[in-house]
Amino acid sequence: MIYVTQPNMPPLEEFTAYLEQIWESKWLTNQGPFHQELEEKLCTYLGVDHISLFSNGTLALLTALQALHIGGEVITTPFSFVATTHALWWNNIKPVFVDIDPKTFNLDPDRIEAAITPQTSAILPVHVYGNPCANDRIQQIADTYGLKVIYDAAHAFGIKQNDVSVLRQGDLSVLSFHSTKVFTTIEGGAIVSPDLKTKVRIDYLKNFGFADEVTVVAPGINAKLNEIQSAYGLLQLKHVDENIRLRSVVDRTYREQLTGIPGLHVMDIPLNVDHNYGYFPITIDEAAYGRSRDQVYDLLKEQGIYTRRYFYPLISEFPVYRGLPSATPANLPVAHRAAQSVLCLPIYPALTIEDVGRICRLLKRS
Ligand code: T4K
Repeated sequence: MIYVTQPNMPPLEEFTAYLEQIWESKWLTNQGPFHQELEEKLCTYLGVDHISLFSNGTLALLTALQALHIGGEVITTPFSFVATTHALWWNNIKPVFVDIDPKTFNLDPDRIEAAITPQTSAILPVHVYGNPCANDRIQQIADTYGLKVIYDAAHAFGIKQNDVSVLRQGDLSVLSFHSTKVFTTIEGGAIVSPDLKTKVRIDYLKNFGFADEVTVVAPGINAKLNEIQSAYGLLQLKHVDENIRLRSVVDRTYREQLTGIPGLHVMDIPLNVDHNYGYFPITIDEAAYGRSRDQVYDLLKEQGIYTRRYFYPLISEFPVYRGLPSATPANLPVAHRAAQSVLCLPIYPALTIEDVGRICRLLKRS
């Protein structure tokens, strides 16, 4: 069986060494020593100033919106994992869907202004598959209209553009460390803040709003990452560069072998971007390829190769969001085309070049 992704399991004995320390100290959660160490090491690794760990990316998104007092309407993309929009819903915010760019599948900056109303308070773009959003344009619009920008950077671990982390863009960036991600704490996530004041507030919010033993400054939530998962993160961090290198070999092999197939398009990696190779999306043009994307999905599945149609269905198609005025297919033609044609092929550190070759042969033949 070949899955779309598989976490790289670090050597068990290395994890045992961390567990022994936790057993000894009996410190299991609530910003313990491994939690603090992981925050520091992630800041250094990612090239950011302040990071707050979370128990998952969804709670980090919910909290980022709380931290900046976002309300009313928020402009976002329908082409993402459903958690992006759910975070708005849980904050009683109305999502306003805007179509995506046909090249990057990220929020199309040319369409944002038309969706702004007096109720708009923020923009929530997603760096889909780790490809950076058009930050300069988005920030310019946000500055003009006095809006906040919160990036859903769930896929953007370690991504740099012109040698600078994309996590420094906007007002806040939110990461996911789920086990399907390039860097994982099993379940987990983080918010990257630009200054200490914001990080401190976010740290209160993820701990019920406690500022000290007797002071609650806000109706916070419990979204803390525990010591065992923090230790797992420290261990993952030691191996992450090698894991990204192994992923890059898989990426290169696909690109070499999948060129020149009519109707099969490999998504480009933008120039000047240090990538993490978290996903390998292709698109299938049924007329030119001779099979639909779903037929290719089924064909590979029959061979024990489990690809994923990230992101199908579009978030705007789920019953809870379908009734929104911005969710109409006529408003989102590019996103609809993308959701119908995209297929994410398996990519992970332990995927062998032989298996990549087999997948490519099946795609050439099908
Ligand atoms: N924003 C964006 C843009 C996101 O993509 C996500 C999460 C979030 C926000 C929310 O962050 P978190 O709250 O999750 O931290 C997965 C993940 O559950 C989800 O985290 C991720 N995005 C999304 C894109 O993918 P599924 O339903 O596709 O996962 P699942 O369980 O089908 O796993 C996919 C494959 O991975 C499996 O076929 C086998 C392999 N796998 C999976 C797990 C869980 C393993 O080998 N080991 C494992 O432990 O959602």
